[in-house]
Amino acid sequence: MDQSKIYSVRMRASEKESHENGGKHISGGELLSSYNDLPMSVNTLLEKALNHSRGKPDFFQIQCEIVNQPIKRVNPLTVQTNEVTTVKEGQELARTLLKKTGVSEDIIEKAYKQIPEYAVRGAIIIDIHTGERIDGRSDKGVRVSRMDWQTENFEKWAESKTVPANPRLKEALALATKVCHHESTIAELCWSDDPEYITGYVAGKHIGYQRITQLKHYGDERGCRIFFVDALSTIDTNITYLEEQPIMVQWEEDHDGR
Ligand code: PML
Ligand code: MG
Repeated sequence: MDQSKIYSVRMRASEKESHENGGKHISGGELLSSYNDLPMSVNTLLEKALNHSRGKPDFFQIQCEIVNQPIKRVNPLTVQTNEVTTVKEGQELARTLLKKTGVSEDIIEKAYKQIPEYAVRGAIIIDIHTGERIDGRSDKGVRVSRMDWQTENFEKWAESKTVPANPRLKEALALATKVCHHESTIAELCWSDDPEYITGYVAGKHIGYQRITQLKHYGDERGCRIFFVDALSTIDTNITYLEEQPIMVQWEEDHDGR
């Protein structure tokens, strides 16, 4: 990619009204693009907006903006897929993995109790000491932006790890890699709001990206994305990092964790 001019390309799509006017969130997307690739990049996000199992959008927006900060290259988190046979088993495993990252049992339970209240389209941030939500972004949540993974490098990585080279995994792993790269992130817990996609994950610096094949039932449109963090005092700089620091995931075989 030509490093001289890089654009952040973002899409959001909703039903009935725009998000800010109370419309139902359909989908969102993020990528980093060279100037020459902009037509292709915009089209990738256009296709995503128009074809989603949450519905057809009545409103969508694709925004391109030049990125002026240098792009940081980061190796992807290591990946493991945990096959489970029920949602209950999947959710128990998610709690066990969160405990492994250092979040206490009480805080995990407190976070889980709050999940039904969160009708947010972005992520929420929880302080691991109090279990309180600290992002202050109400129903918008935090939108992690300005990250990508070049398809060619992702496909090489996927082949070497014998995992499916699907764009959803690419996007989710790029996001989790960016989130976990920040010093105050302890863990991420996520499952999709796509009713046809039930695999989710728990991610952390030491456990890597742990996919869990069932974290919700088919047909359920409720998604979840929680970042557990250990630094209430630096929450503003953490949110700025999540929204603004450009990160390109790049797999370097020589620096691979396994
Ligand atoms: C999403 O689609 O919003 C999140 C997908 C999470 C799981 C991706 C995977 O590892 O298969
Ligand atoms: Mg989605």
